[in-house]
Amino acid sequence: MDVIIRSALGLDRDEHETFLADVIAGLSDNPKRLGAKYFYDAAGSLLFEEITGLPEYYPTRTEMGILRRDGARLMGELAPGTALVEFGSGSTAKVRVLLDAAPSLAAYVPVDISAEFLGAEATRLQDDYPHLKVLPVAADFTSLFELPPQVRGRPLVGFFPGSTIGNFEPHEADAFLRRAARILGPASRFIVGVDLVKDERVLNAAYNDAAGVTARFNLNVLDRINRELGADFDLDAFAHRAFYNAARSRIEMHLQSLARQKVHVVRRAIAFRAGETIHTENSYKYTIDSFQALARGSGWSPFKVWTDGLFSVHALVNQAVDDGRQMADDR
Ligand code: SAH
Ligand code: AVI
Repeated sequence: MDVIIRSALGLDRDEHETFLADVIAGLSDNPKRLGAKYFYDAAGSLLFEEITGLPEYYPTRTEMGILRRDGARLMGELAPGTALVEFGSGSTAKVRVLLDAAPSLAAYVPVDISAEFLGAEATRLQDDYPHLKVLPVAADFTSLFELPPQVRGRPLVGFFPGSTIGNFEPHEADAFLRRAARILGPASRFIVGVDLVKDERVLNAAYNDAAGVTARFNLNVLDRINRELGADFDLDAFAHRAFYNAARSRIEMHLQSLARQKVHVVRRAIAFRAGETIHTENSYKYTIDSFQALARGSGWSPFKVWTDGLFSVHALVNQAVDDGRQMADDR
C-alpha cells in the first residue's frame, strides 16, 4: 500500500528538525508544554488503541453506538462517486461502520500523522473492502495538505470522529474547521464527533484509568523524545496527572517532575523544579450548542446532530454551498 506523504505547504523543514525545534521551544516555555500531536508515533497509536477499549474511556464506545444506530442516516444520500476523507483515522474501526452503512462510497482517504500505523491500517482495510479505492495520506492536519489526485473533482464527505477536535484550543478548532472547508471544497459535508460536558467524576475517571494505560500513553511522549531526539528523560522521575478544569471545560493532561532534575535534549540542559509540570494535552468538552456555534462561525452550517447524552455526532454542510439556506431537518 502506497502512503502519499504530503508535507505542510509553505514549510520546507524536515519533520525531525520541526519536532526538535517544537520540543526545545515547548520545554523552554513557562509553563512547559508539548504538542499533543507528538503522542502519535507507532507506540503511541497502539497505546491509544488500548485506551479505546478501557472500561473508563466511554467516548469510543458511545460514539460507536451512535454510528451503528444512525450511520445510514448520518451519511445521508450520496452522489455517485462520493469519497470519504477521514481526519486522524487511527485504527479505522469507526469508518468500517460508515462503509457498511453507505456501500456506494467509491473512495476512502484516511489522513493521519502516524505514518507507519496508517499504512498498516489502510492495507487491512483495502483487503476487507476490495471494491473501495483506499488512498492513505500521511499528513499533519494542522496545516493545509493536498488530497490525492484520484479524488479531485469528486463529491466529498469529511469525517472527524473521536472528539479529536477537542484536542485543539478553540481558536485552533476554528482554524481547523476553516481549513477542512477549503480542503473538502464548496459542495462538501462534514461529520464530526464531539465529546460533551458531563459529570466531572466520569471525565476524571476516563483519563485516570485503573490499569494505567493513559499514564503510559502520556509518558510515551518522553520515551519518543529520548528515542528520536537523543534525550535522557528518566520516565520513572515523571508522573501522569489528568484532571477536569471546569472553568475551561477541558481535561488537562500533564507530566509532573517528581524531583528537582536536569534533562538533556541534544546538548541543551532543561531544568525542572520538583513538582513542575509539562502540559501535554487538552481535551475540550462542548455542549451541542457551543459546538454548533463554533461550526457556524468557521464556515459550516450544522443541520443535524445525534447524541446519546454522553457524546455527539454532528452533520455539517459547507456554507459555500449551503448559502445560508435552512436544511429541512434543522435541529
Ligand atoms: N479516529 C480515531 C483515532 C482518534 S486518536 C478514533 O476516533 O478512535 C487521534 C488520531 O489523530 C490519531 O490516529 C493520531 O495519529 C491522529 N492525529 C493527531 N494529531 C494529528 C495531526 N496533527 N495531523 C494528523 N493526524 C493527527
Ligand atoms: C484523541 N483524543 C480525542 C483523545 C482524547 O480523549 O482527548 C486522546 C486521549 N488522551 C488521553 N486519553 C485519550
